[in-house]
Amino acid sequence: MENERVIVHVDMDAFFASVEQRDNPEYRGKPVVVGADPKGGHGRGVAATCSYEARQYGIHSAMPISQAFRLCPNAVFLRGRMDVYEDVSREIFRILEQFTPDVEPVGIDEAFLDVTRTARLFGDKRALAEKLQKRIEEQTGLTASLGLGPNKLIAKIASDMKKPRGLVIVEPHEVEAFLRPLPVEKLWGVGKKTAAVLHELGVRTIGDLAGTDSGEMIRRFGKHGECMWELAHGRDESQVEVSWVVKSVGNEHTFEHDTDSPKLVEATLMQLSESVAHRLRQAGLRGRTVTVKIRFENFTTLTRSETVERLLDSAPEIFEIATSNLERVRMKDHKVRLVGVSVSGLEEPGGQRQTLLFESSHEDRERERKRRLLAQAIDRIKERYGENALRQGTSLLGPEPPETPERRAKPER
Ligand code: TTP
Ligand code: MG
Repeated sequence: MENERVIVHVDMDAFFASVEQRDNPEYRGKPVVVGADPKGGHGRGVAATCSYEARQYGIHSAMPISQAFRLCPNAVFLRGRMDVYEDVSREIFRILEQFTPDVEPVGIDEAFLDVTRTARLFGDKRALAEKLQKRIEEQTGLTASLGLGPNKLIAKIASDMKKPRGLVIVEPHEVEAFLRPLPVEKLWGVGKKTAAVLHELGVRTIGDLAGTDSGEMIRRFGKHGECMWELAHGRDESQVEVSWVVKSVGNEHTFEHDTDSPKLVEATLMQLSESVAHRLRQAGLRGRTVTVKIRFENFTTLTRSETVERLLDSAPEIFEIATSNLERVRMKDHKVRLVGVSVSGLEEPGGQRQTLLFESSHEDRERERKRRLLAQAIDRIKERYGENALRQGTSLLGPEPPETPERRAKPER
């Protein structure tokens, strides 16, 4: 068992809402919903998250804000303060890095840590986890839930088992028993569609899946079937990845009201191109591929990409390519709900190596590495929650008018 890995998954409890309760004592113990403006039940956005008190009313993340309002009209509805959450997130990541250099940000409030080599510095793995949990609470005034296990899958599932302020440690010999009763949907890669097929086969729990014939799973689902079967046995080799390269920079905007005005769409694309170009230049990046995205009122979504020879970082160029590609899309029958622009195929002008080796001090590089790591963490959550996070992002920026696009960098997979 000497090669056993020790992986921790950390996830903050009701993150945005907890920050609000921490900073506004009058909200403590009350249902707090962070997200779009409910507008007396007519708001169009969704809830980003809510406090555990609000969850008792059935409110949850990504629920339409109008529905949240119906469930609990007396809740405290807040639009949120993204800049504060990002600061707190940075603070949390600084704490995590005191426990191991191998930290993989997954979201703004979530990370994997490989503590295989550092656990003994804290006594043992339990001592490390307890200390980490305590330090987060003492330094930030916020609670975290932790899961610890021999791989990322187990750690991730474990951190969710006893929220809030949970700490669940799964020993290697307990893995199969731990997974057995859980619904198959808890496994990575088992979405609604796969789950429906599995249910038809009589497979409802992870234990059911582990008990199937692997050959049968491979026949039905191919490589994916094999992966699921391995995961169902608690085998997950994926590594904690500390990579920090941003692969694309993008930005999208959901209209407050679906629109059929080509002028408004165009003006919005211009704004989006400007903010994307601005971000590229700030990060010293340029890219060759422009992708434009459009979503109609019926939620049909189209994307068009074009790759050009030259490296781009200016708004007019990005805008021109985006709009010329959008012209290929027929807009006539449906109103437009959302548009987006992103630039990928990125290259750092002057070359990354030069900057890293000759132009910056160790501290600069370290600061830059952390900045990117965090930017990536924040971007990943937006990537994962897609349009919802963006809608919230728009409103979360507080005083900004609703038609102002939210910045968004989108890492590629
Ligand atoms: P989560 O960790 O999924 O949720 P949470 O921390 O609020 O609650 P839990 O205790 O269950 O972990 O997401 C972290 C933050 O990301 C959350 O506070 C708000 C934001 N978020 C969105 O903006 N949109 C979403 O759909 C989700 C799920 C989260
Ligand atoms: Mg969380």
